[in-house]
Amino acid sequence: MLQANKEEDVFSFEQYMASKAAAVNEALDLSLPLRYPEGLVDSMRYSLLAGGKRVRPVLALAACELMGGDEAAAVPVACAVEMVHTMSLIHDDLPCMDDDGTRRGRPTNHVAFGVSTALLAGDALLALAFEHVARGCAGVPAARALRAVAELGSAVGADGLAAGQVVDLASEGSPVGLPTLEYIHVHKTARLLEASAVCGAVVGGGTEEEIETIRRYARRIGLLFQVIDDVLDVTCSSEQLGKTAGKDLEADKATYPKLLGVDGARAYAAELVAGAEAELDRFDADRAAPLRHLARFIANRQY
Ligand code: GRG
Repeated sequence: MLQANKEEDVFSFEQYMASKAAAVNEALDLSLPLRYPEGLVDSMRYSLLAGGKRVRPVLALAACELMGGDEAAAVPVACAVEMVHTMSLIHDDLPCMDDDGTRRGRPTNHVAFGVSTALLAGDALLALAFEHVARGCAGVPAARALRAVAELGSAVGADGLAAGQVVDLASEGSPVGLPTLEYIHVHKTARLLEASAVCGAVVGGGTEEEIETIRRYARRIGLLFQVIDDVLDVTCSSEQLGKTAGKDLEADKATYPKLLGVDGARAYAAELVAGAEAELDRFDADRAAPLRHLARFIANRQY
């Protein structure tokens, strides 16, 4: 159901995002009760429940609802994509990767719990994500749940996040052109956003054509997300971002602002958001409003 501001009869994205994020936070909390061994589970909960914008789960819920599915059908995949995302943040911050000390406005997982526990917390969150979809999709036809599992697996592994990260690490210190930069970001960032929307559309019962339309929409906003992330890294403070700002510049990393300039990166972002919105034109305008506003939110975000 779309949440509309009744008085003005205008869709309120802020209200929509807040209510969906709250539903996801509650489901995530329930998905991982504190238990033995507390050191591990506490560390998983520390990062999973640390806030964050919850863009990926909201994408899953919105795509499911656009297909006519109930929110409840998509909650397990929504939680799963956030578990995978949290795993990737924990691993990305490790000393053997980006070696970062702050995430979501607090000390990174390995700073708080130690490197071994952080590594295992990430691994356990990844496993929990798949377990959660397999166990939680009661009421969703098994074929749809299986398809969501396959979609998520392909977005995370050697054709997804892991691939993007390895090419990113291998590119450090050498000149990187736009095709390699695009490869890194499509795999490190866009694939998971794409999988979030596609999994939502799949459990929501979308047709093949609808699912592929959502994939094209999400691929664009996935890349858009990273273009904006690169811009924010050079234009915002660490306090505003809740993580260390200016790291890309300091590490002399290839970024969109570096290759295109800040204005060029913003122009590319505008192109991506227009393309993403155009994909939604085939759907009923009211039902597509959340995904349309989500694309604009990503384009205009300041943190
Ligand atoms: C272990 C299989 C396996 C893969 C992990 C570490 C890694 C490989 C990949 C790194 C992926 C990564 C961290 C990409 C950056 C994506 C990104 C822009 C994150 C910031 O997302 P936001 O802004 O963060 O949504 P919040 O905190 O709001 O959730």
